[in-house]
Amino acid sequence: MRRAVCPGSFDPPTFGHLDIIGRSAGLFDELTVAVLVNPSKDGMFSVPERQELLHATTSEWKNITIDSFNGLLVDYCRTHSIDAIVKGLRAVSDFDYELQMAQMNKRLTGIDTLFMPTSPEFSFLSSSLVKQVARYGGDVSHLLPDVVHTAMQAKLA
Ligand code: COD
Repeated sequence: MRRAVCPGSFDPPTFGHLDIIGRSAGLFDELTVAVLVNPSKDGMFSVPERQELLHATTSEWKNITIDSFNGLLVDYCRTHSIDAIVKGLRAVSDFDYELQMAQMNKRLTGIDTLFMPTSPEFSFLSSSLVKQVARYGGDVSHLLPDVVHTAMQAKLA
């Protein structure tokens, strides 16, 4: 049984996240999508709200579990017998940051990180940019699942 985790802030989940999650679910027996708080980012949604949105948008994949965690990712992986971390890459700038974390995580516990390149149609997409555009009244409906877009509109109302 091969288990992997897709960790992230998911504030909120976008079609870019779901692309990586869906493709990862096809590669592993079990996939956990774990909401971790990134202290360097401002939150729009609470962690339980992000989990709820992930439940709603990943129900088509039967081998996915949604969870949250506050602490070191490697500790979460060890506790849950997870074999690999999957991260999405959009650009070289992602790689610089992600490589450093992957090497630190490898050094800490020996766990490997797999990088999955974004599908080209989502390479510009990030939760932060979507929130920024939406806050200024821009249309982001085509970048998010309906349930996420509705929840975001409610937050901004
Ligand atoms: N296309 C492809 N991939 C994408 C896209 C897109 N359009 N958008 C996002 N992604 C990928 C990201 O590259 C990332 O892999 C994942 O989806 C989640 O993205 P975000 O933005 O929701 O989440 P981040 O980058 O803020 O998450 C960072 C973590 C919370 C995972 C990280 O800080 C962490 O592991 N924290 C736990 C504490 C810890 O262990 N720290 C030590 C690290 S060495």
